[in-house]
Amino acid sequence: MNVQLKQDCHFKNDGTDNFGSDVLKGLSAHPKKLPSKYFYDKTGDRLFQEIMAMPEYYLTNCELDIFQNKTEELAKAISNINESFDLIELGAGDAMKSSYLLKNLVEKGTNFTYMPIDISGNILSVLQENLKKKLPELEILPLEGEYFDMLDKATGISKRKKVVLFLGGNIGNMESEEARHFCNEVKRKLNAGDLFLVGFDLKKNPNTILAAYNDPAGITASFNLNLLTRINRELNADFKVENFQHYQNYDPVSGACRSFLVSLCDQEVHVGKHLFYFKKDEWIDMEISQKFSEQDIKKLAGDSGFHILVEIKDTKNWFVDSIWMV
Ligand code: AVI
Repeated sequence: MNVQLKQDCHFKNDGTDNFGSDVLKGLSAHPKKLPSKYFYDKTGDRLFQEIMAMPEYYLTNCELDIFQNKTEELAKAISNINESFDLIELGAGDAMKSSYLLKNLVEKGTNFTYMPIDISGNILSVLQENLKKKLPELEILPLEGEYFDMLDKATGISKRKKVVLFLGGNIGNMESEEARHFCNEVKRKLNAGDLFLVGFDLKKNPNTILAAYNDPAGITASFNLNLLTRINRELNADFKVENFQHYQNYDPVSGACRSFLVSLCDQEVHVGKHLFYFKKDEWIDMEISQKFSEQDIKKLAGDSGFHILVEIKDTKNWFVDSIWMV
């Protein structure tokens, strides 16, 4: 697997997937819904890579700006020269952003172990090899598996302070209840004084947000439609992809940026032995990319048992890495 392609989307495959039953359940719901975590097959990985390279898609560059240019602030917030700790990254991928922080900590002689968690052992071996070359003094302990199982493993390995990273704005791809549950689960694995650093895409000019998800080249549309192709291939289905149209919308009040696929005609679709009817203009709810205000972040932190320690924003103030303490 190409490690580059994994950057920023690795949380999707958390090892608890049940593609067939999730698709059947989603298509039986009203309105119909498909889980966006299944966007990332080989083609989906490539399309997401193309999305990140689009001039309209600002998220990746904003968080990279924080890790490249506010490295010292990040390092100060998470570490203390007298205290050793474990730095755990959920869905580390190629650690493109976090490697700036790792370099800073290693150069200062900080006593820490980097524990990247990923579902793909292949990704982790390539990452370990690359980091060994770039930062030979870095202590690295890769953990292959599902996030919460691996967090349990990490807490079993050492009783040191834990700092958990969850980057990329991936928290936005969860519905609000799911996000609360996720943060709560992280909190349950941690102890008083441990830290959780979460990347949030902030509410901003609605046109800027909509443009990032409604590109004129249609890459985001292909990214959504590719899930139908994947269902055809893997679940013996017969979606006619040309009979569906991508629709994106952003609600500045709630901060929900949602994508849909709209049926262009009355049609029937088989998924294995199951038959689904689509009326003309009926939509499938595909993905949420939630945008947050500072209040929203404070509420999520509080509701899941954390308090905010420091917030570090990019130069445009479009994205924040919010550092929470148990
Ligand atoms: C992976 N995730 C943070 C992306 C986002 O911005 O919600 C996925 C994406 N969907 C369409 N464009 C990008």
